[in-house]
Amino acid sequence: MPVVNRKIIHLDMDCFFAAVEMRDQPAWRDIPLAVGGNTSRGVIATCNYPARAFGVRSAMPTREALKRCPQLMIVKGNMAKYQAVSQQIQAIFHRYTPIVEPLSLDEAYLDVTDSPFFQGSATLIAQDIRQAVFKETGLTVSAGVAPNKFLAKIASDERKPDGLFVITPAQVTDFVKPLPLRKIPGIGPKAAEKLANLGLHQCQDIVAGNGEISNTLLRSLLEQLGSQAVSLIERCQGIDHRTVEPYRERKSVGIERTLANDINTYEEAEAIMLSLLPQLQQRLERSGKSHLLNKVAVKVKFSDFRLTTVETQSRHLDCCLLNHLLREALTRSEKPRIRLLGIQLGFKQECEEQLALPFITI
Ligand code: TTP
Ligand code: MG
Repeated sequence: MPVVNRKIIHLDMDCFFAAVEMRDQPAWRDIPLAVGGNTSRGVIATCNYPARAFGVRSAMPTREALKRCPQLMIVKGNMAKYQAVSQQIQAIFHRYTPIVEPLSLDEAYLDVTDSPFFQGSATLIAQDIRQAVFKETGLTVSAGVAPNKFLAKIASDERKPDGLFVITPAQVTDFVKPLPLRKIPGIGPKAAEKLANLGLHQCQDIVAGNGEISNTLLRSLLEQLGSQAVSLIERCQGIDHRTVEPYRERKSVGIERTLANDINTYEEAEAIMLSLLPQLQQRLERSGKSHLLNKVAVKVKFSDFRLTTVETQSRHLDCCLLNHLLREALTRSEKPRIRLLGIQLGFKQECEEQLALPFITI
């Protein structure tokens, strides 16, 4: 059974891509700015708040955005930079709890129910995270604190930008009653329209004061929304049992090749192993963790299916080291006939890189 009073924080960076560009180019700070394609067929990824005042929105065709705001400055954006900032904020979140579920580059749920910080005050933890993010990245993040995921997500939007909004367990019922149904994550425009056609606009239109729902309404909801009706009713009662699912950090990347025909000379094995390197390099770069590399291993499977791995601590991937490991692996068989070769790279944990959290109690 879920814990009764959980403490969930939802964090969401404010106009993320645009905010990074404004930070790095102060001249853009106060003018309407969008990140996206600036050709006639382009689409806006996001825009800053001055641009939003003109009605510019994410996913809007650039042509439409320029109609609404002719002076709109549109920049192409730099995904590598956004990914780097994303890693920075995720590392900050992990200082407070290991239970962090990233939803996208700029958004995450944290379960701080058992956090020892700030005497367990999720509000103070959220405030401290917001300050740390601003101090270390120069960017603002909005936070929502609530007893469950969907309310925390809605809460983080309530005081955007640069805001914090808290829904305590005692406030849940009153908060939910007038909540527009389209604000519930998962209720898109189509579902909202179906509900509106049934005369349903707010949570209190679905559940009565006692939190119950009539059989007739239940039947119509099931008819219109199928199984989604069940979670909708729960949300209207302020209920969401979903747990925060921490992202399991990738601890290694590797590559291996099973050979069409067994080989038996060191030279052949070396050539094959080195041919795997470019693809492995690519995987290493894509993992975004090359700075955390701390282990290199060579794996060999012999024709009798015996598997051996030779590994060593190393912060670099280089041919000499690999050759050395391969030689060592081949000494483990008297007459080596090889059917599979692989290279494995291990990473140290991101948190080993992090500083300890300044521990303050108020
Ligand atoms: P969001 O968090 O949805 O938006 P945002 O951070 O720009 O603004 P807000 O202050 O309302 O949170 O998305 C995060 C980033 O994801 C956003 O900066 C750009 C990118 N994105 C797209 O590329 N396309 C889209 O349609 C959306 C919604 C976001
Ligand atoms: Mg955001």
